[in-house]
Amino acid sequence: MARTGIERVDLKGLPALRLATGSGASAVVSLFGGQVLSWTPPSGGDRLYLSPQAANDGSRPIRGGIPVCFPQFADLGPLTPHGFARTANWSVLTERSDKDFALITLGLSDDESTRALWPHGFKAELSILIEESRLDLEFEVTNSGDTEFEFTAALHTYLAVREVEQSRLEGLHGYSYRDKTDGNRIKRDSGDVVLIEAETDRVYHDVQRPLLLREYSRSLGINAEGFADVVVWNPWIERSAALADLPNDAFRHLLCVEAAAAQHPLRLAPGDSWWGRQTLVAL
Ligand code: TA6
Repeated sequence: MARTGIERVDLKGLPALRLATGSGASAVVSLFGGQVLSWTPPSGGDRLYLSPQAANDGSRPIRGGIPVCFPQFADLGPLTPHGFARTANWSVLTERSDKDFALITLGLSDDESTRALWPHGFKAELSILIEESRLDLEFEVTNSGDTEFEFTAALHTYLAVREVEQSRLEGLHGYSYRDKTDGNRIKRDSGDVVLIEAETDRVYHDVQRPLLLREYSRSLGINAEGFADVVVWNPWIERSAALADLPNDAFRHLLCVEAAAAQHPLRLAPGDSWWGRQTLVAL
């Protein structure tokens, strides 16, 4: 039987932590990127997609799991897309577990290499909790410098789906979104559900409702606090084929539903903090 609690593991060369609870939930978190790579609730079946072709040598972002995009979401600024947090080495700040839960907090703060890219003092913390059928990620940023800064961010969650064409994402009806596949036009979602039938790359604005991802025989509740926006991304056939770290048919098995602060950059005065959370519940 797998061990419960928190243990150090080596994931094809990447230092990682494995979290496991007495009820049978588990997660694997890479310190490179501060990235959850796997989450299996007690009912079984990994709910996160991790590419079998993901880089694991620390040279490139890991394709899959939950990359942390900070201090820039996508190409919304001068930094390399999605910022540097997903290619930084995070440290373990705290770890706690009991038979029902496992919780770790990872930390990242400015150093010479981050200040060369982004000249600000910051402390970021990512708390990852597994409990029963729930995965909770809380991301907190503090301005530890002496000047104000702005940032955008996201938890770029790659959800595993059995067949994306058969999956239905509920809860986005009526919200406006920026459609990156159509010249960044602003549109309004008029469907009852979001169906993936083509390349999809949308930033939904100011989403106030929990979402539900339905598949044949299982569902996933998705909730966020603090993050105003929801990004829905599926690369579909051509982009899957074009991305070297994704198998050609990967588009069929993944759907990114991301908690993001993208439309309006967040602004922090010296000493101030912001936090945002994404919660997934396996149903
Ligand atoms: O969050 C959606 C997105 O910004 C897309 O535009 C897409 O390119 C994706 O992220 C993946 O980005 P990456 O830099 O990891 O290839």
